[in-house]
Amino acid sequence: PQTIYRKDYTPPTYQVETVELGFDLDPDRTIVASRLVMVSNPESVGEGIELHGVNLQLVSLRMNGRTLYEGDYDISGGILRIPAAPDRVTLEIETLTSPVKNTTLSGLYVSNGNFFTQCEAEGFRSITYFPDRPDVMAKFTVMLRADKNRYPVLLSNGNLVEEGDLDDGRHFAKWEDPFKKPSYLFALVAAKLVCQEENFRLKDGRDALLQVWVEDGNLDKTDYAMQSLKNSIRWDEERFGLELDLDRFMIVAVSDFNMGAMENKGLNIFNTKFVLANPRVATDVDYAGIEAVVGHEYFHNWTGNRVTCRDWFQLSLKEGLTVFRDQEFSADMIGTDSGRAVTRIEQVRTLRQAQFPEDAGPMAHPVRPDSFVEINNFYTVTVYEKGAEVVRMYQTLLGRDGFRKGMDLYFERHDEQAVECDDFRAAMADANGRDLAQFERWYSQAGTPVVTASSRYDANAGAFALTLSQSCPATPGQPDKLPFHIPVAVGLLGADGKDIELTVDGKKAGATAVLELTEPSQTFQFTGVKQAPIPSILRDFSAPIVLDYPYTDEQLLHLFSHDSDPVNRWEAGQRLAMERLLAMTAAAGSGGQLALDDTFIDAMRKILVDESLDPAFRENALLLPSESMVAEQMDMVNPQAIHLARQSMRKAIGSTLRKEFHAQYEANQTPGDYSPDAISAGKRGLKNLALAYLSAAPDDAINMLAQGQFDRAGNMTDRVAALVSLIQSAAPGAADALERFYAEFDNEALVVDKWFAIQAAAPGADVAAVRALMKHPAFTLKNPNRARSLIFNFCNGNPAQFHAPDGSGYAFWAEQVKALDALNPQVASRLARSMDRWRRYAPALQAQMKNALEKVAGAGKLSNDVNEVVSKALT
Ligand code: DPP
Ligand code: ZN
Repeated sequence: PQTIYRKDYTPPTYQVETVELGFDLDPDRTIVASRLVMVSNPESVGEGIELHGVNLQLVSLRMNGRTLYEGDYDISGGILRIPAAPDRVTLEIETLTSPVKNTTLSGLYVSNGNFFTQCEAEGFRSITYFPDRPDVMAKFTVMLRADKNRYPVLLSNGNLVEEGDLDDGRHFAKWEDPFKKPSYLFALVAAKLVCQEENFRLKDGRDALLQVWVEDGNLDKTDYAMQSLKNSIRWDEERFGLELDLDRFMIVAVSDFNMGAMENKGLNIFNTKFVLANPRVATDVDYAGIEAVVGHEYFHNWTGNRVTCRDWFQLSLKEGLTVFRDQEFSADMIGTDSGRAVTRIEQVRTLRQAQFPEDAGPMAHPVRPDSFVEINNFYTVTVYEKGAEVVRMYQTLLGRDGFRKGMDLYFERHDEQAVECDDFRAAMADANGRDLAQFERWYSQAGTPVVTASSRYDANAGAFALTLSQSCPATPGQPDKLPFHIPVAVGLLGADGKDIELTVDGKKAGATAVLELTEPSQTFQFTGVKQAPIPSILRDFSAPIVLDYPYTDEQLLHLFSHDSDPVNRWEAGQRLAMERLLAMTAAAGSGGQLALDDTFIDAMRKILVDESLDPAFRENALLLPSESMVAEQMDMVNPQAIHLARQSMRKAIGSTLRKEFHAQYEANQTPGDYSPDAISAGKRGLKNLALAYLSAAPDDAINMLAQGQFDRAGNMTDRVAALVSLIQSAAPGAADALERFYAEFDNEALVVDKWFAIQAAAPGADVAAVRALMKHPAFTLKNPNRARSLIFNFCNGNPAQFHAPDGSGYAFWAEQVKALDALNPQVASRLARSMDRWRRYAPALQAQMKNALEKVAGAGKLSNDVNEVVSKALT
């Protein structure tokens, strides 16, 4: 496999002005006719026409009306080259493909008998020959022809300009996209579907037709997606002055899909998981996911589609920015400060849980990578979530208005262009008259920076000095790092728990100062500080870093009780919990006593019963760091000891605070009709967390409480929470509940996914149990959601079992990676990442993990996707 480097970028030799595509759709044999008007690119240094194409059968090729024969062109390495071509040409290409045989779910494929496409990043080249790179932007016209009975709905990008009947029971539809776009934004759907639709008045007075397309039988699950779409359109108008530029905007749900969703121009294609919801089948988390993903894809219409990426190394230009936009959207939809803070806490948790490990592992890469073998491997938490943190830092440094000015300038300069991350940074800098040269390192250097803080208080002078020093660990290919430009938001708390009004380096700064750390080490002087303060550093998680400050337990308890910044208040609790989890893990590993101190339990109690705090905040504050987060803190990971430690901590808290949890369980019921709003969801979250803690130290009464909730729940959130509690505590009714749950929902694929997922993560689920579940008639490797629900949830979500000392989990992993790779390399490659951190495990486990990696690496016929992941892991 070949490595592709960012530094090797060259402009395309030809641009495409217009594309006319004709599809004669047939599952076995689809004919694609393409007519391209191409002009040579004055900025190009190369010559000749280059078109990408894979797994295509070329039927005919004509240039300016003349048929080309072998010799006039050549095909090798996935590229069709026409060495001698005039400056302006019309190419007519006919190709054949077999969508039904396409199990990769990239390109044109069949799902449940319907046709769908997925073209990002490089799927278009398996549909027809084309310069399949994002810096080639063209106007598309698409003619679809298919059997009218089997495929009554024919959709593509833009506007429907013509439709009608053909002979032999076929019909056609012609679509025209008024905007230039790169091929990765092309889409078609030919299917038997139904839709919910609505006319929606845009800010400029135009009406747009909004549609949500689903399979028959799912129309009762489209309301929330439609509502989220309308909210997204409104929000982008108001927050960024960006309007929908089409007369029609469609969302189509498909059950076989590799990603969450795809932002094809005017025709977003979604994983059913992020469209379908009603209270009976979807949880609060599902609802929040739908709102976020509908927003995300809609926001791409400007950040991604109108302004796109020059090359795939710039992926974070659109993804980091669009994740930031969907995060802000979700926060604004809640509307309250405390609600915003909870969304922020959840973002920080994701980052630590998934991105920090990536940054510290063999696949570490900068937000703007320098090289890749397979671009599909770089749709990562680093490009997305760390990328969003980088965008957020502009807003922290420039303020909300300054950020908006930067966005306005970005669109003014680059509308309908394919640009680089540097162009976005330049717009932010120029619109605000700021020098953001050093800020570039957030794009070019991988790894999570560590900021070490120390402080000195001088009582006589009333001066508090805070010294911040930064470093960044080596990552593959980057042994040494230069200092980053890091915004560090800081507040100082007095003994009364209140914020001290700050004067930093002589300037008044209110309750929170944003310090800009640009040197390896800097000292910031706070003056007028009349008492020794407790610093609250990195408020609102102002930068994606690890903060190292020698907090005492007392200081953390003070922050946990009083910090006015909810994120740092939560953070103090996480630090207290983590210290104890690590100590208990060490004890568990050496057969020692697993004791938990009353001070900590008392601090948890205080938060739990504090009615002045939102239930959602209390839920988050009481949620312990996950087993994999604990693992990340250890040099030599012992998964079983971590599991034991965390379980006994949960048990100690659950039994000591039994009375309080009971009271909260009762106080946070949400009677009446289900509503997914943040307040109600927060109550359910706290109530179900109470149930989970109670179930950690179960007895008959608690089992009955869970059983009662399972039997009587009026919504899926409560249903699933009760089921998980029954299983986690191995309650007598657990097996029966599982059976009933399946019988009730066997027609709801997304609920069946939950049913598999819950069992995969159960404490008692070993490899044998997972293998038995794979034999269940509802299981299939071919559907990514289903494969993820069982196999990924076991390998990534059940560490104590996956890392069984006999190595059975690793052998299972190797088998599944290989089996999936034969079907769908993108999904296989995600599973391959489960071994990323193998070097940190205890020696006996490490040897077996290496062995499993080598087995996969040595298997013949490996995809580039999996090959890149396992060979980097072994390097
Ligand atoms: N569909 C993926 C996303 O929206 C890739 N663009 O992030
Ligand atoms: Zn995206």
